[in-house]
Amino acid sequence: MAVSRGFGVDPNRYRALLFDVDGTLAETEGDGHLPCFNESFRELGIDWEWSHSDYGRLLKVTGGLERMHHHARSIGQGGWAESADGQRLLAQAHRLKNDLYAKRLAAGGIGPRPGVVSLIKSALAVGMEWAVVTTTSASNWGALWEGCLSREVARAPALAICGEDVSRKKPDPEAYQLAVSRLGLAPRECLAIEDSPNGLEAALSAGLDCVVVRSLFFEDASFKGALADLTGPHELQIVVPGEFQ
Ligand code: XBP
Ligand code: MG
Repeated sequence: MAVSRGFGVDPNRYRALLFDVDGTLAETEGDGHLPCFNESFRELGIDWEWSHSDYGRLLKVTGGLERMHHHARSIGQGGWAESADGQRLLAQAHRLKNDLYAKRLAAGGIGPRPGVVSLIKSALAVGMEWAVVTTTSASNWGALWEGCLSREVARAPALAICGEDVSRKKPDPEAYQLAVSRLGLAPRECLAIEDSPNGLEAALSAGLDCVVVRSLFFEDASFKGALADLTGPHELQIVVPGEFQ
């Protein structure tokens, strides 16, 4: 469970908010990726069906394609998954999953988590930047932006680092290191907002402060090292020192 309630972000201390995508900006895993994985397995005749609890375990592996390969190994199908046919079919399933996911978002199936839009707007209003640091596929970030965020947040993020931009996904710090260097900021000037232990580890290893906003699959996870451990983005606010709230 989250251990603290409410966190004020001082814009004199941080110049940018760096948001994770899945689970942080929106509950995209349970309502998006998971049903789309299962639909792609059915359509392609792959005899797998992931339950909610299976998926909670599988989320320890970042990256949808990596997650499928991990699952294959864990059920003794690793040899098949590594074969040319297996690799082709799993890559096809991953593409199909992402297409189905994009359709679901375009149809308005998923909205931002409560507090996300007002947090971004109030950060922009005090001159902070916002950016996206995810290791999901770029198409998934694009689908979320077009399908649910762009209508409400007028300004696109200063940058969006996605899975294709890095050679190592979270918990590796590469995505955060790249974001910070492209923003031209120091790690200490950026505040990461994450929902998963892998994301927290990535941000901390890159030298950023990180606030956790717990999501569906990580309600009971341990978040040692987080600056704050919150139940959701609605508990985060921009607080200008000396200004009456
Ligand atoms: C989220 C992920 C992703 C998504 C699925 O990473 O682990 O794998 O579950 O997206 P992050 P893909 O926390 O870095 O956003 O299938 O495109 O990998
Ligand atoms: Mg996440």
